Amino acid sequence: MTPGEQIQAYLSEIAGFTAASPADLEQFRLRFLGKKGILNDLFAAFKEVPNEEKKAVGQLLNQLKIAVQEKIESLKSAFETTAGNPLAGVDLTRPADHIQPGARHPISIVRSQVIEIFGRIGYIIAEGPEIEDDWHNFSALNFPQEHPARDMQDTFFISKDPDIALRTHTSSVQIRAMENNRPPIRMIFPGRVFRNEAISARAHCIFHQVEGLYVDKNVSFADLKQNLLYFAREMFSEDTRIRLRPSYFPFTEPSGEMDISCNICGGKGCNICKHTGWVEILGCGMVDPQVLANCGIDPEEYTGFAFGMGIERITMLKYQIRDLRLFFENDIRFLKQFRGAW
Ligand code: 2NL
Repeated sequence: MTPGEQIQAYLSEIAGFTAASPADLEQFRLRFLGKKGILNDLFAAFKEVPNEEKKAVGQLLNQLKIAVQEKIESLKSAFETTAGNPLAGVDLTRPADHIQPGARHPISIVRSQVIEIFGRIGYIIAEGPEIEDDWHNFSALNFPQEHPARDMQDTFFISKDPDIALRTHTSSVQIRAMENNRPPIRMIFPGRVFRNEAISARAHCIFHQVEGLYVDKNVSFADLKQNLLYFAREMFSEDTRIRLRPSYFPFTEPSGEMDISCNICGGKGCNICKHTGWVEILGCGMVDPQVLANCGIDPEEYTGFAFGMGIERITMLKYQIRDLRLFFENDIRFLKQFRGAW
């Protein structure tokens, strides 16, 4: 190949060159323009070109140098607008995509409301583990050895002997609070709880609870009633009435179930209250003296009351939701109805 032919070959190579990356381009630059690059070699060899060809070869050489420089400049500016530039090719004048704003989950909304209402009368929050030992979930709460809740049919066990289970209520956190604090204790316990239930419109294996506890000298059933009346009126409406029916829990004595006057029909009778005018919202009672003693609190000196409610149930009543499963399906058509509810 004559020097002229050699340069022509380089020229067509340069014309066809594309760089996949800035590193590629740098390699190309060094190959032609580097200290030991092709152009320096060609200029060095120019001395040997016969005089009568010098003019033509010299012109070709200059043409080659310009071609390399132009190629590098054009590829460099292409990289500057794309690689490493997230806005490359974006039309900044285009209207933005419409982003659907989310909404808080109704369970979160109502949980916040319950916490906030009790917070106003001095209750502070405590949380605890979802995986519990037998003592905190059952034994300290006076559950007898043969109680059905201790059965695999009702409770999700992680291990047997020692018994470790997913907590079936947040009462386990109340035990921990009493073990670790001296009265006065005025606390509210929100959390997720787990029971081995077949899933239906009215039952689920995961649900949310808020329990409350007040232990001090001279705490009475009258205090319990007044605290729960305050809650019912703040949560539902100021003309809400309450009634207490006797009930049974292993950890309270006496125990009761609290109804509120139906917030749908105002007590006249409707589908929601099954024409009784009343709907059950929570369970409650005076903390059994044995439970206080189990936690190192002297039942001769202190008394206390406790209560527990299912957040799903309160939420269903408040927003007239008929199927529990809606809370767990994350269907946006359901969830977006609660935008702005809190
Ligand atoms: C219900 C009823 C209740 C309690 C929870 C409690 C906790 C301790 C001691 C005594 Cl550590 N009581 N909690 C008391 C009565 C009822 O829950 O229906 N919950 C959904």
